[in-house]
Amino acid sequence: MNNKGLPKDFLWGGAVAAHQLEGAWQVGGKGMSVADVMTVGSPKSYRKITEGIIPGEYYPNHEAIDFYHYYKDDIKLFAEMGFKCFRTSIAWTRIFPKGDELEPNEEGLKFYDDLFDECLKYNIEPVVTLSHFELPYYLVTEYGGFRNRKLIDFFVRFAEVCFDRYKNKVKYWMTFNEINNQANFDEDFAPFTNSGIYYKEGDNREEIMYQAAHYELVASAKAVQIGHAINPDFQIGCMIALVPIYPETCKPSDILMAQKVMERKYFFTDVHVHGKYPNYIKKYWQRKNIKLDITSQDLEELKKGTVDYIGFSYYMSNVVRHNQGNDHYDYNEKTDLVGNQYVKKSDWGWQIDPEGLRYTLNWLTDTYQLPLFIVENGFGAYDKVESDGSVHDNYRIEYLREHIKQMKLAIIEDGVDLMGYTPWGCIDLVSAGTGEMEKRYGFIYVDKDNKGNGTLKRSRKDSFAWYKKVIESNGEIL
Ligand code: P53
Repeated sequence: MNNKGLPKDFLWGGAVAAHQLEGAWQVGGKGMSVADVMTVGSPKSYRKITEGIIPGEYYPNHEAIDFYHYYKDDIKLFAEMGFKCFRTSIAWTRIFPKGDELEPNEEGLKFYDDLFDECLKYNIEPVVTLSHFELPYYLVTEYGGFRNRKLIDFFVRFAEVCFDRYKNKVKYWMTFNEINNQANFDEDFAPFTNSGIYYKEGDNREEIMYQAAHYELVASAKAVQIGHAINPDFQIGCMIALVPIYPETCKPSDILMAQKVMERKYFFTDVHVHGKYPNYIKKYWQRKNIKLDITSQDLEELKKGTVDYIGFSYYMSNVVRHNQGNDHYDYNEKTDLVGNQYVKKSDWGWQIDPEGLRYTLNWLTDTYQLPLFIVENGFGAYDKVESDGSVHDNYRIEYLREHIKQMKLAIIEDGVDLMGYTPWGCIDLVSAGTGEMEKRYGFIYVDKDNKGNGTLKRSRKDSFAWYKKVIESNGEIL
């Protein structure tokens, strides 16, 4: 086993999602997606989800950074940094504008042909997410989003068209981005972005969430089977938002509480990897009287469609405490989540914990024994442009450096099988959570603010040259 540096073929790169950078929301036959009806929020508040487009509201994803028209320039900059791979998503609404069509939209397919060709020209391997918070809005209004079993077929058709069309251009795939965000069903953001679900008064939110997740897990498993049949070389992964949960103290009830919260948030991974529901979640549904539409055929599909690797995002860790009276160790984020005095926070309140990444890589390996891929990691921060146009983002370099150090330890000391590392938002883009442009992650600055003003001009931040060296030295020079 390798005990010196990183593997020679390690996939260094960067990650984005179509809706957060492409813009051109009505160009090339594209339909409206869930991202197109979300306004801009702030560090403390999620974005508003409106019913259709309301005149006078600002929808930052409509133009985003207009990657749709700038992609050749942007990929050239990625190549200059030495990217080995580039993670993006295929906007579902470019391929199936409404979502329930039988035939795909050729102009949309053509766009991604050109985009992938442009990557391959520089030997940049595309890494593609099929569903990254981009559900066709028509599937929400006409079908109720993933409340509806019909969505399985719509997704599978979309996946099959993409697999078939790009079978010689794309090898690395993921099905549903951060499928487990919706475990947090008390708020409105994750159910809408994950599953196209608006909750109504009186809805049993939790039951609806598990149902939607089930349909997505079945859809994912069917897609995996189809993908492998189209090209046996495909590597098809799941994608999980990994926020490790620590106990507040070594009190046994705190330890057990942390374990139960991990189960609640990560059972999705068990289904993707093992092809079946773990007992703890079945027991939980029984106790909560949660009744789901799960057929024996579904269970067969889950078994046959297990993933090849686990893709995950890592930004932060969280801490929980067990409160008295919570006899079943049920999780309520509002009362059970506590701060961590040992780590600092970003301006958006995300707890910065590089060692947590090593912990996470080890936990995933111990639990699932599959190759891993860090497909998001990064530091959302305010940047200041100096009078000469430079951006001195040493705080971002610091964040990434500390995380890469821990990643290397996990590989070199712990023997974790890691395919690659793609920091989030390698070029500034629209924040998923808040819709802000000024929550920046990029190595490349984009001149645009939270209200939509700016020239869209691209420029290199200090982190650009730094990351270029990191890749060149395969992680030796940090
Ligand atoms: P933003 C919450 C917690 C962790 C990751 O997030 C999350 C979210 C949702 O906001 O999302 C992922 O833009 C997601 C990306 C997103 C990125 O993390 O809110 O996969 O689409 O942009 C960063 O700062």
